Amino acid sequence: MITVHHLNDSRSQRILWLLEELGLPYEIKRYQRNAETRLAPPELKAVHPLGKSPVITDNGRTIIESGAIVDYIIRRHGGGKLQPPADSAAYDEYQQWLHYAEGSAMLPLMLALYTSRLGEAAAPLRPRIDSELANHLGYINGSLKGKQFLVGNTLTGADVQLSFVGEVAGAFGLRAAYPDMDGWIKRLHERPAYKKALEKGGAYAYGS
Ligand SMILES: N[C@@H](CCC(=O)N[C@@H](CS)C(=O)NCC(=O)O)C(=O)O
Repeated sequence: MITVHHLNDSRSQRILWLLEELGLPYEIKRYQRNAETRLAPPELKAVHPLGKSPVITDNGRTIIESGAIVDYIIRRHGGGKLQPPADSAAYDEYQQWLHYAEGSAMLPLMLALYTSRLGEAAAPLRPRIDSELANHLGYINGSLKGKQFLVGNTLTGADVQLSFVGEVAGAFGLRAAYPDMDGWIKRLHERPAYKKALEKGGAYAYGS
């Protein structure tokens, strides 16, 4: 049985969604962010030294990093669902998105989040952050033009993994400028498995 160590308002929500899409049994262990600092509680460090979420435990193993977790769950437990065949060109594209979400696209969003707390002191950084936001959100938007999903014609783990980028962009009011990305997020949010995961996960600031 997979255990998801789930932090409220966090990237672990998409792991619950993935498990619901696959119809797999799982257990949720809940952790609450500190209301003031928004940091994870120290108990998460007992699961993994980084103390971040998501982290899953499965059969005595502990896996961190949402992209690696999405890949692990689909590869080991997915029964061929939610990923293209491993020898296809689509699989390479799928892997690219799995890495890209946290490796590249989240960086300008995190910088925007952190520098928003600095007020005017952040002014010298803002043009670069804004141009990188436009670069990445524009790339994602362009990749979704005329498409329902990122890779092929069905949902894959790539959509699950990259959805957090679109959701956080929405929290910054940046989605309307990228209609194809916006439409994609709205469609994902309509999925029964997404809604069920929201019910199970509890408070999630990025689900609209
Ligand atoms: N790149 C990592 C990021 C993990 C991460 O930073 N998670 C945040 C929640 S979205 C967290 O645990 N924050 C609480 C903290 O740093 O104390 C992943 O995708 O899993």
